[in-house]
Amino acid sequence: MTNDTYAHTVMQRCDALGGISEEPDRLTRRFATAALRQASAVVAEWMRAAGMTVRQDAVGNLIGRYESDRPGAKTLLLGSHLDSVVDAGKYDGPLGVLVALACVQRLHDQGRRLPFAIEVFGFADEEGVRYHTAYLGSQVVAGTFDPSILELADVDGVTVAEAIRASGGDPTQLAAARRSGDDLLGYVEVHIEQGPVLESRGLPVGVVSAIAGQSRFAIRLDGVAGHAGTVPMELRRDALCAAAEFILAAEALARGAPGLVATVGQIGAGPGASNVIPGMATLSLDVRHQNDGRREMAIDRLREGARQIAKARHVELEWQSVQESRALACDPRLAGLLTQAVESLGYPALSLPSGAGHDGVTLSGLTPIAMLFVRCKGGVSHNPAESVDKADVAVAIEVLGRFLELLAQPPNEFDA
Ligand code: HGY
Ligand code: MN
Ligand code: MN
Repeated sequence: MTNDTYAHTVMQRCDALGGISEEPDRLTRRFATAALRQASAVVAEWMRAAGMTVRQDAVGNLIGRYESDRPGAKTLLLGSHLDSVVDAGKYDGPLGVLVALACVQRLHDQGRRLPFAIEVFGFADEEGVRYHTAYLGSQVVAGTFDPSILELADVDGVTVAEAIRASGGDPTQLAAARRSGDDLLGYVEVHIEQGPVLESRGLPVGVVSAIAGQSRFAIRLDGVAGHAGTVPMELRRDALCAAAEFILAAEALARGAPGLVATVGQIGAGPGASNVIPGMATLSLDVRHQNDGRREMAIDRLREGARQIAKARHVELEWQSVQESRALACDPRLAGLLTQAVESLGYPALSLPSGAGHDGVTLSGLTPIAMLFVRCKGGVSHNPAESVDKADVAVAIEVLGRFLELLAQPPNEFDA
């Protein structure tokens, strides 16, 4: 089959997975939901058709394995995530799983085995939408999963442990599901860029240099609910106004600091009646920077700013860290082989940082990691308008395929 055929199959499969959602009119596929289980079952069939053995681990990660022809061979991890954000696009995650699968399919179609095994992962929780703690799936693989997270409850009061069990997993076996790194060559993920750089440079793919560090917080402001008609403005302790002032302060700080991004993606207010002054407000905060020191300084300023606002408005502030991941440089050797593969196709190999987080951040404690970005239209992502060109997907399949060949070439650690 030609590369275009494999790319066509990837696009068709992204469409198919894009239709597997928790919601009827938009794509939402959160961790440990029936929709994620259904999507994993569909991908599992595609993996089997590519000559892979398939299993699901205790947290729900899907793992397809394509054996080597060498006894005791090392293993290369590929893949991405199958969970999504709310009202998601259909390429963030699945594209990486399906491009990896296309490369295995091509080996299988050619009846070929490499001097290393390949495992393609469909991680169960990269986005962290359901419990606001991203990377639950890859943390189990890396052995960094914090068991206290099992007690976290979602908006419906379902704990992580209950969700894992209801989804066919086993919360008591998460530590046992840790993968040893002894036999690993690395983890390489193909992902849409989720930004405008490749498109602005007219390039189909790029090699990721580093992944930004990110911090997520849950913030709560408690003032006093009151009658919207009778409490004078100067006597109010309006929690939602305090939240609004903080949101604009966070935006102003990030606008003034190069490389810093700060986002409040979720906000809630109570008791939630139009004629009641909100006595309570909750908000999320997501802060990122390629430089950890700058990110940490910004967080200190944001927290102090929140304290000042709360004090001036006589509301109580609760500031809770939910998730923290340090900035990560990709492995130079694996990134170098991706660069070679891109250049062997006649493209300049642009090296660019990732503002988005990825499972490789977690896996970097287990094995070296690298990423290949694919151009996406307008850089749009976390949005149903997310889209990629089939031609760029074909390039990504070809690059990853050449990467595998380069990794397999002697001299390397496979040769006795
Ligand atoms: O939020 C992120 O950076 C990623 O999409 N989970
Ligand atoms: Mn992603
Ligand atoms: Mn995402």
